[in-house]
Amino acid sequence: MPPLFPALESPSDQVALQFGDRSLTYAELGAVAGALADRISGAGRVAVWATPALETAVAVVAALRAGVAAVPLNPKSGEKELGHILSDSTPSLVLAAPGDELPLPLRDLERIDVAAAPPGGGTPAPSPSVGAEDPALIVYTSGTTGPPKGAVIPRRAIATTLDALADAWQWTGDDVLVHALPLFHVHGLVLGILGPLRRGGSVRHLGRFGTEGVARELNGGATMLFGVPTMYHRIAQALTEEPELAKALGRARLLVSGSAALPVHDHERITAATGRRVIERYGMTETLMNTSVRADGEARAGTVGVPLPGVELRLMEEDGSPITSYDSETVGEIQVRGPNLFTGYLNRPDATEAAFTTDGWFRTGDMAVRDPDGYVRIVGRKATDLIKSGGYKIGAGEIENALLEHPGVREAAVTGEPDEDLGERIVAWVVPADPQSPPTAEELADHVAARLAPHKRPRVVHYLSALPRNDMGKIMKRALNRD
Ligand code: MCA
Ligand code: AMP
Repeated sequence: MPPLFPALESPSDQVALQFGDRSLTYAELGAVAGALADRISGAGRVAVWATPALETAVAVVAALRAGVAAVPLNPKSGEKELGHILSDSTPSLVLAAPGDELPLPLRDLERIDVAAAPPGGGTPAPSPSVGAEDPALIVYTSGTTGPPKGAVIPRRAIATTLDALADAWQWTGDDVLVHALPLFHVHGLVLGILGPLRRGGSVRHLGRFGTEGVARELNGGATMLFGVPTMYHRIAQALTEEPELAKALGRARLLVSGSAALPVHDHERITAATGRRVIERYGMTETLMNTSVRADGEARAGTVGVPLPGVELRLMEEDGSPITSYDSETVGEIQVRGPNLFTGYLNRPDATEAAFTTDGWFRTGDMAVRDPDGYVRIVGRKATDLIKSGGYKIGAGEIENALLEHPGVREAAVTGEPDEDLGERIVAWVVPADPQSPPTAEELADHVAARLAPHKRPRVVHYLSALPRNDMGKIMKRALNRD
């Protein structure tokens, strides 16, 4: 397969990556990633301690160059989540920034410190030839029940999705992207780091999200902004107080939101203050990107645009028949097919098989309608046990299991409820083991944060004497939400 990053083959002094005051040109990135690729070549799979730092980007580029699959790890993963990911993906070593302290489960693995400064002397070996179907990344994603599954993403899918986005967004090497997304998910890593590198452009990562950083970079020459709806919501809130921010957004070539729906109210506030429209694209860890509003198309709030080049998309009735109408009304499940898709879930042939129809379409679980001109509007999700909070997908079952491991909890159910800032917030319904001294909400939040990850912690805890159950003993979550 041709190289994923042609600009690394003919190194230049153009800045490729910038994190705060540290940056690497294409020539420097080629040298550091090349040297690291030489060291890890033949390593099987490597874990990457994916802090929002230069070293994470270098580590992933090196793994791609070496033809070694990278498993990005959330550096805030709790012990249970991390333990599961490590035992499932069995990496042979972990790549981390020098000085980063790694938690216990990782200390048994061989560690390589990632140098972000160009090595002196020595020319890296030429990249080995790597097949299009070879796994490039294994990204863990939550399901409704059980622990997260590792989506195996081949190089072919990464190249395809990034080139389709380049077509839709007129994305070139002249673009400078700014973002503050985490680097252990597709949005921040594939779109936000590998995207600019594939185009031969630049990315400036803010380290952590803040409206001042967004304003500074867009006023300082950045041309594109990627974010989740929570970030755009915070931008919309700040616009009246921060004139520099409105000016900065007004200058951007493209403002892109994804990972969850951006409420129309936030679209409108941003457009009113800046004259610019945010465009939405729709994707999934397993499919990478499926649709987008095009840079040369009409930006219509509340829609995720049209299928990207190469992506086949259909809406299906419950009974498995395709919906043929484009009437903005008939709701069906989005199914997709194309070279943007993952190859399967690691070690989970059962889950992989269940995710596809017999004729090879991937069932997204997202429900949508289509406008007469083909624009897709997502109206909901099939599984009520999946919560999208801050753009993170979180399975209710995973949190319930973690809560049940707390000695003060006898029964637990988890739901999502609307939240202005996060889209949805996680709500825990708990029957305490001892009603006289129930664990505090803070204690339960800390427990989940330490077991799984902070973004999976419940934001609200309700205490009940019993959970509502049907005759079969199944918890009736709808009855909870109505309380
Ligand atoms: C709070 N914290 C805690 C606890 N409570 N730590 C331990 N124990 C606790 N009990 C910490 C958090 O870790 C965080 O630390 C800080 O306190 C604030 O937490 P929180 O309020 O939850 O976070 P936030 O700052 O409000 O986060 C909002 C956010 C974030 C920045 C928008 O949700 C985010 O980055 N979302 C992006 C999700 C994403 O990339 N999704 C893509 C997947 P600290 O401040 O140090 O961090 S979807 C995808 O990839 C598909 C393909 C797609 O379509 O895009
Ligand atoms: P993840 O599994 O974390 O990759 O999240 C994928 C899910 O995010 C999709 O199945 C959708 O439910 C949701 N999603 C992504 N982009 C959008 C968008 N622009 N609008 C609405 N939902 C979105």
